[in-house]
Amino acid sequence: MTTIAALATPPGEGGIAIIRMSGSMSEAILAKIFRPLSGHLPLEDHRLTLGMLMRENTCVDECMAVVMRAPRSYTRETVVELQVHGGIYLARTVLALCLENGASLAAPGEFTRRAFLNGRLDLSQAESVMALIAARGEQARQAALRDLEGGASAFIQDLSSRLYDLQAGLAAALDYPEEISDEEALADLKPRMLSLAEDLDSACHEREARLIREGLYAALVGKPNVGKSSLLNALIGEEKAIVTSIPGTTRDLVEADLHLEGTVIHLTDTAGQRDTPDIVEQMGVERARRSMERADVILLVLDGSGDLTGDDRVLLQEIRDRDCLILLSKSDLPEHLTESALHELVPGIPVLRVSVRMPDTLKSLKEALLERARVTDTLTLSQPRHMDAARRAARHLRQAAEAMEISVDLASLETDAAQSALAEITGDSVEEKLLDRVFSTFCVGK
Ligand SMILES: Nc1nc2c(ncn2[C@@H]2O[C@H](COP(=O)(O)OP(=O)(O)OP(=O)(O)O)[C@@H](O)[C@H]2O)c(=O)[nH]1
Ligand SMILES: [Mg+2]
Repeated sequence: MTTIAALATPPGEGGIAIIRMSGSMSEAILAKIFRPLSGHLPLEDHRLTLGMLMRENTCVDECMAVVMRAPRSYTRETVVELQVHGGIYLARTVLALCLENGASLAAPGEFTRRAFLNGRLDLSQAESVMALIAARGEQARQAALRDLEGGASAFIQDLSSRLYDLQAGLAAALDYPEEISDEEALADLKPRMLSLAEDLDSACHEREARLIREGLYAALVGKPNVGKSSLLNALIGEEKAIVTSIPGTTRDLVEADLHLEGTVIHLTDTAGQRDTPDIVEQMGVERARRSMERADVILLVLDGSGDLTGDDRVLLQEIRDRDCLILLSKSDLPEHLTESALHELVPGIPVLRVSVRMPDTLKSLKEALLERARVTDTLTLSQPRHMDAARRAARHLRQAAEAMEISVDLASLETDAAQSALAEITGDSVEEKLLDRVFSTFCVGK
């Protein structure tokens, strides 16, 4: 194995930058480039030591260095970390110094890949490291940490061991046909296959997992001048979108994130929808429609101080079958459009009266958004790759159950395929190509 090096902190200016090496040569490289102030080399294990980074006889930077000798490190190889001053040029220079002395530049996720290959983490735990780094809210952090602590792995291992028992039953039926009849095997094994498939399917909650990972997408839509942009600004507490009394003010999509109690809500303010000869506005309306299609929840804004118009009615028809909230805006002004009129028109769709002039009215809107964004159950599986493999395993198990009616041999091929699909999750048996795919999504230096 080569010794790899990378910048472990984001490129940019900061207090410190950390350059990390892993591999059998990392300590020898350290000895060539680092002079501890104490003068003592080798460094004490796992102890941060102050010294100078040297290129031949020139000092490059003052630095803190630590060596974590194999196997007591993240990768289980000897790891060296150098904490240098956090300048872009400086960090690049120190990384180059490591490379000049024999290290190779690490690929994205290569440190974690080594941790996986050396048995420190299984594949689902390795992926959760990146999920933890990518977490944008409390829900995502908790789900990733649960997997890092082996949540998904424990579930899969349990199912895999039940599947091994089942496979042993199939092998016995195949090897001792005179002792175990096909009918007996069918009666015993088929329900177990179906119950395993059921457990796998019910561990996959795609929508909830996506909500946890990405947050909720909410689009503010409505005809021009109803107060969509004003609502976006009031919700995020910032004058992000332009507001005027001229209908057709917003043209492009204006996106902003709202963090509510550990959840992330991606709000999109859109162009007011109407027929218009203005080519720029038409393009805005087209974007608004696409944003509406993609959203998890549509916030249809209707001007509560005005009458319902044809444009409003068209939109009301379109959102009927979607997850939607109707916002009756400008509730500080005398009411024209009532909640009860809307309940009659589109029964079942919640209606909230809001005004940006009365911030208290936004509380119920935030609560309604939070209700949709929050995932109350603890998810057994939260990564798309894991859910995909679990669903494949479930499919093979259902096919195995069907095959039991025809041939035990055929059923055992299906249970083998189910076992391989489960092994992909923990990485017990994976192809290099799959590892490349998994780790390519990582950042360099992790
Ligand atoms: N009284 C009152 N006026 C409001 C309220 N919200 C918005 N307005 C006014 O309504 C007008 C239009 O507001 P915008 O937020 O630009 O409306 P919009 O729906 O984004 O309009 P377009 O971008 O043209 O589609 C502005 O003059 C706002 O000041 C409200 O709660 N109360
Ligand atoms: Mg607007």
